[in-house]
Amino acid sequence: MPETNTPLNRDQIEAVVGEETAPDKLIVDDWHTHLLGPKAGPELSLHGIDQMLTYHYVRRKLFGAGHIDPDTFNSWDLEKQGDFTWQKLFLDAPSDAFDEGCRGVLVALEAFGLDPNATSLETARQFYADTPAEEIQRHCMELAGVRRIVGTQDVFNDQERAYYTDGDWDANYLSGFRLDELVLHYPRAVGKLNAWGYSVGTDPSETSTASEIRRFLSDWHGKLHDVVYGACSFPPNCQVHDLSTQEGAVLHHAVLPALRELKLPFFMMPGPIRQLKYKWQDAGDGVGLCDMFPYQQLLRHHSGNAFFITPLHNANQYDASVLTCHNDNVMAIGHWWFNYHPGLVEQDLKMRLEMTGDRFIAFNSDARVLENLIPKWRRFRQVLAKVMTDKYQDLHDTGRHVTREGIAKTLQTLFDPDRFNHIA
Ligand code: RAT
Ligand code: ZN
Repeated sequence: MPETNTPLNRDQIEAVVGEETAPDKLIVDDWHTHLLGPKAGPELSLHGIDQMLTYHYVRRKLFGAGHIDPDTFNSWDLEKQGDFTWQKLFLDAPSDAFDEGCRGVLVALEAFGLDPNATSLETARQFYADTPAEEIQRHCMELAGVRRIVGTQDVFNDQERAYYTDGDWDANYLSGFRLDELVLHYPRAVGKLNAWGYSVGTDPSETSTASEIRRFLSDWHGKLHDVVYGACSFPPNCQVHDLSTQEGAVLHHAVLPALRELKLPFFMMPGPIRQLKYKWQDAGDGVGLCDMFPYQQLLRHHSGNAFFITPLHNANQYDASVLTCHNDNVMAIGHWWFNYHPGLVEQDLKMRLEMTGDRFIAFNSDARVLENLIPKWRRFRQVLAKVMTDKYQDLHDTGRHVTREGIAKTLQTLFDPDRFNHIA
């Protein structure tokens, strides 16, 4: 067995990187998903062939091609939706499954030994009926190389709140405390906050209101399981730094001080334009380019807070990396949704390495259905292996020693979120 710190030859690098990026070697935490474990029950913990086929990446293709009117589709039960989607997008095959949404379904089917060319969903449904959800979950996490999963905990969501307080929680799930409703829809949130015993007014900059919002955040931090950050997505033109806006005021007076006190980072997702096609539901959101100035200001004004940033628009990836060069309280993270395409991911991964070294979290899946973990992480690992091989060969050419130990350490670092000294 060769020493792990023996310098590698140039032509050994590809194989070593391939081994070190494999899911049985590089086991990671998935830092942003919409998943809940099987203990949450089938309504909240999504898995199975019909959930995969109705994932919004796939529905977007179905509606976009004009195969069905969304109202009609939405009125059907899940199995009917699954059958229709399989028929239109996979059997009639008007276009091949080059898109990551449809391709992801095929990859997951194949991973479970199911036939990606099946003429009906009968066998797949039987497989799911016979296989316990825990077993599906174990397999998905193992194939993806994922140890722990961070979810999206929106306590304003009436379908989910009860589970967060009283539900039986799966140990390998952590909470991402989602704050869109509080930050972006504060006037709407006021009613619920008051009904829950927090005496807030409509002006979040008012001292007693801000303190009540902070009390709400701290109480829910106590109720939710293992909160690892507070999170919010922002529409493209959001002035997060501007205290005269409602969003800016909620952030400045309540959210950021509370997160700082709780020693939690703030996870920012600039870019989505919600409900461009409202009948398409979550498949109908769009994306817009953001001005990064407000984010730059926010980081500077809250230098004691730690931030993650993951812009949705691909052209904002560069700006996000530049932000991390000048501010030690922010890291870029992941690729999601419209920004999760192998070509874009490859380009961004290179750019991040070249500009920031290792100051970013390389990937998170944004999975909504357990099986999404398999295609998304598998795809990312392919890109990672390719880019890291290239980078290490390039480094080798400078005369610098490249070792297996060094490669493994860097890869671990790229998935380690605990690199902020601000929240120590
Ligand atoms: O990819 C998605 O699931 C989107 O619909 C959004 O929910 C997004 O991931 C988000 O977290 O805002
Ligand atoms: Zn998400």
